[in-house]
Amino acid sequence: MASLKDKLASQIPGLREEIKNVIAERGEKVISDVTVQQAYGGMRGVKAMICDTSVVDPGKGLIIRGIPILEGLTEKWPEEIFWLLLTGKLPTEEETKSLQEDYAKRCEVPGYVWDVLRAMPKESHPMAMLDTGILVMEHESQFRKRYSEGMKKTEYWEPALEDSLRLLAVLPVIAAGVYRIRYDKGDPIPYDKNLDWGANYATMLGIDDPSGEFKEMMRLYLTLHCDHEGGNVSANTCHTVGSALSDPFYAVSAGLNGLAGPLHGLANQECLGFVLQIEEKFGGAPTADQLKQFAWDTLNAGKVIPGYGHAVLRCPDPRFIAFLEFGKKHCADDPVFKIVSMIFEHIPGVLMEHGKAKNPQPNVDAGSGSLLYHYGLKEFPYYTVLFSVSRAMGMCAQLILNRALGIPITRPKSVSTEWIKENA
Ligand code: CMX
Repeated sequence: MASLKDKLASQIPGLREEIKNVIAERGEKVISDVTVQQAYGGMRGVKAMICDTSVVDPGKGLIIRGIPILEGLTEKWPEEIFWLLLTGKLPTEEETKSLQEDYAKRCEVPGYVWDVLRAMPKESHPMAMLDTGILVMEHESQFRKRYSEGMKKTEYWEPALEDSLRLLAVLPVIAAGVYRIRYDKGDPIPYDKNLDWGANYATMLGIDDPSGEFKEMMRLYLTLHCDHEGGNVSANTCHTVGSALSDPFYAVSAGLNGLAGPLHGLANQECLGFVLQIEEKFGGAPTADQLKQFAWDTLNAGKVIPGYGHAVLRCPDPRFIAFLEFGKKHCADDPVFKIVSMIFEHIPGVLMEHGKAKNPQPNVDAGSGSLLYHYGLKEFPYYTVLFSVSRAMGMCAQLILNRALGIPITRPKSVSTEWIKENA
């Protein structure tokens, strides 16, 4: 049975050749200019890095290896998506099985992880717990060990893959354990080697799921959040930290620390808070006028509408649409889900009239919380942890490819305001 490692080993020489030729033939071509505004403005729109795992098209959203997310990928399991991110091809049934076996072999979480997490202050944020859980396992890194033994550059990708498989195998276990420890749900539940990755995570959370719908939703959730090209805060941070040859435990936990910011992954906890505030204020679903007024009050108070707007997208996020479709199929009458649908109907108009957000449409975070809430996962500070388990796939895939292709240390040039005044 072909493993992911075998598959990559067969592809990497060709990829190296391709990049070498691209640089030889087009190395001097200009692909982006940078204005003063962009230099002060978070480098928005500057094309200055490469990411082959996925592309975010402003008008179409997430495209993974050439396949738009709504064109068949929402029915795939997350492990199939990880294979696709890394190799550019969807796996066969056998290949999916071999990846599941790779995870099953590496899923044991050492006892000291639980000891450390239990010793953290009771009010710790679940994201701080998740990132700590990853970092305390860093001493296991094969990458760091092999590097200190003097491994060759061409071999970097192998221990990067090994560390990534270890990380992806334990991540849902640690993440579910964080939930159970942080919210007094009982001891962590072990990984079931007979279940797929998404169903395992759902099961280890300990949420009652007689219909199997929560498992189905988790697979979708983990698939939809897997990657969003290379420039977003978490991917870019992981890329930069990894470029210093810090191992995947360091690089992924650094990326996830970025995901914990309210303008990035933490927005999903804020979104549900926003929806519940509306439900509480109006004792259920508001009228359209009440909702619009609530949005104006939020904006006039100088706050953002969570779950709306995006740095790259200029359309409703197809990942939001996928969640909306799932909700319509499985919980159309849920009062919180109904408010999410109403917000989608009325808030883009308010944001357009407000005139600031370049994209008045929902992003992925606008809908996911209402589904989690519906299935009984009600502790919304936990939601970014779910996002993290999924996004680690994209971060690991990018990192492994970067080590395989010998991408060097990130080091853009900064300039001072004085320099701008004299030269721009
Ligand atoms: N509500 C109110 N104002 C908004 C807004 C929103 N949802 N989205 C953007 N704006 C405002 C910005 O704050 C900015 O205002 P200032 O000029 O006063 O600074 C202005 O519109 C222009 O911003 P933009 O260029 O459209 O958006 P950015 O690329 O700067 O930021 C994002 C993108 C996502 C941070 C922003 O839209 C936002 O804060 N949205 C709400 C939070 C959110 O949903 N984040 C999750 C994003 C998904 C993810 O990365 O995980």
